[in-house]
Amino acid sequence: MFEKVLVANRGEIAIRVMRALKEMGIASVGVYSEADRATPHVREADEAFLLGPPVPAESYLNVEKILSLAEQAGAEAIHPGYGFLAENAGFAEACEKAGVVFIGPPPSAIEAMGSKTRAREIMSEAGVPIVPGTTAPVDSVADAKKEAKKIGYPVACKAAGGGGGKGFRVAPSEDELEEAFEGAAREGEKFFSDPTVYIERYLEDPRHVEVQVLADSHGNVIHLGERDCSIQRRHQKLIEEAPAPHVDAEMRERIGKIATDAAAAVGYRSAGTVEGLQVGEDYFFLEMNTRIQVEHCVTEMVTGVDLVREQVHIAAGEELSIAQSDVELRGHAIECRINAEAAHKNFAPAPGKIDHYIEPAGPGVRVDSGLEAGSEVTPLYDPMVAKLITWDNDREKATARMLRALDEYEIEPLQTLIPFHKAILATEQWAKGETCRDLTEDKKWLKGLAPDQPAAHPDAPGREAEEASGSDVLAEREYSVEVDGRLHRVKVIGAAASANSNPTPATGLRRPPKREREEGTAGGGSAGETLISPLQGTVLRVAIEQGAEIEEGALVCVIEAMKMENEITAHRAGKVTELAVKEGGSVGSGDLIAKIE
Ligand code: MV4
Repeated sequence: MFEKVLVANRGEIAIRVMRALKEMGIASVGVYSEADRATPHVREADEAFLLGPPVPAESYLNVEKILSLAEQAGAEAIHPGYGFLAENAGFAEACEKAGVVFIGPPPSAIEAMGSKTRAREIMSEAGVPIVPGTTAPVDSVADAKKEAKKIGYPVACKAAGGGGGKGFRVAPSEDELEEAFEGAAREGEKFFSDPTVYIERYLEDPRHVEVQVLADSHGNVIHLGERDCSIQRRHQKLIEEAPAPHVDAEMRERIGKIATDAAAAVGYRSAGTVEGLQVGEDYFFLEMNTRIQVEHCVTEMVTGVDLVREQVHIAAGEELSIAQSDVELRGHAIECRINAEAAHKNFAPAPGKIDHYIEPAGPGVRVDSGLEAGSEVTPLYDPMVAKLITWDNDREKATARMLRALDEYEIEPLQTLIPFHKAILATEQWAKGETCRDLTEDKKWLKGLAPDQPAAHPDAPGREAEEASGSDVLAEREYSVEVDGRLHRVKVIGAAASANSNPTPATGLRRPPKREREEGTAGGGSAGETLISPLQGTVLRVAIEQGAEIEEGALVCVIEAMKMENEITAHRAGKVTELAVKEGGSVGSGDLIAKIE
């Protein structure tokens, strides 16, 4: 077994891996960017090294630097976590060349699954059911029309280099095919430098069901059951659960075999996930993710298997510690991704500094987080603050437990998805195990999640929330008051105290429950007539014109940051009197986007 392993990642997954290493008696080497010097993953590591500047290309994606640090520290293996270099076949190969073990699959398996057309071809030959469509690239619109006729409309045009929904366009009929085809090709070129497109039959309201597999270098391939990840928004998973509410024992065995066949067909090794679409009794292979996934925890909760530990054992050449017949599912687990995002503002990123942070705890609760009080959610990296996972005997109880844990969670003053998760889990649709797709798109319903607080800082563009408490500003304060021996919470609305006065009520009592307090203010500090950019990035599209009258919530522009497209919407209705962004330009966090009077 290894004595020392470098963890080439940050945040919660770096900590997750380091925890497994510590339990195995393996020393961990952490790496960090200049933006992450004070983050918890650096403290969790037994030793830590600076990679470089905050931008990922110069830090967490810097292959040469990471390999030289592994050598310097004497690490025998590298765990890539997810994202960054996890599915980079070139990196896996470079590790091999440098004599460091890559804790993941062979480069050839990463590469085979990286090309979605190649993966479909291999799966088709291996007898794995794929979504009906082409396995070879479609070269032209004419070619696309010919193939789509055979497949039948609606069809999905997908970028071969894609995955997870990037470069995915739907054509309901032939009239819309050209636009969908060109759009998928353009996005494929932009994100993966590969304009290759393939076509699938577009399935209406499928469920996203994926199967966890483990494979060792001795020919053992097993599956650990499935996860349902149907609650997504623009292909970002938001809630995941295991087992899937609509998969029975017969289907589990069937899709488990599909997944192990898929893994075996590419000579897989390590932990991996076979993603597919479930439509009733049918299951179709979509793609395979050749990494440990964000949502691996729900599988750990219901199987009792530590997936990261298995990855390390496998990479060290050992056999799987369990056989297929040892895998037993117990109870139900749910994971909510706690992102710093404003659900009621089109899920716009809401980065900023966390002043106050209390995690839930108690029976059946697991929190995998990478931040703490004082930490900063930066627009440079993923906006996920933490993953909250609950387990209980059945789905209904796990849901009640999740609602309780969400209620205990205190993260301020950032806007997070906590109100969104509470609202979704309280719906009848969730209770019935429906996909809730209508809700994640329903503007009105999402708007209802907005914190209804008085205008706290009317003229504070770009100012941090913590600075925005001048004496001319209205604010709410909560106090605990005891009347005849009974505790009452009272809200006082008036002029805020000056910035340097103690904001904590001097009662010595616990803060009032979360539900009686207001949510924090939105990231970006848009207020009054100024719309401020909450993040740094490139302006992909400007949807309004100077002089136009627009509604509150109307799309203003799309800003790309970290390969994510973020829709910036109007924080109020009015006339656009100034427009400070243009397509192709760049904006910084806190920059003016527009004035809406
Ligand atoms: C599809 C689809 C319908 N038909 N492919 C791909 C990536 C993943 N994030 C969702 N993907 C989909 N691929 C075909 N041929 C519908 C989706 C889809 C989806 C599937 C299940 C549950 C929620 C979803 C939300 C958006 C898109």
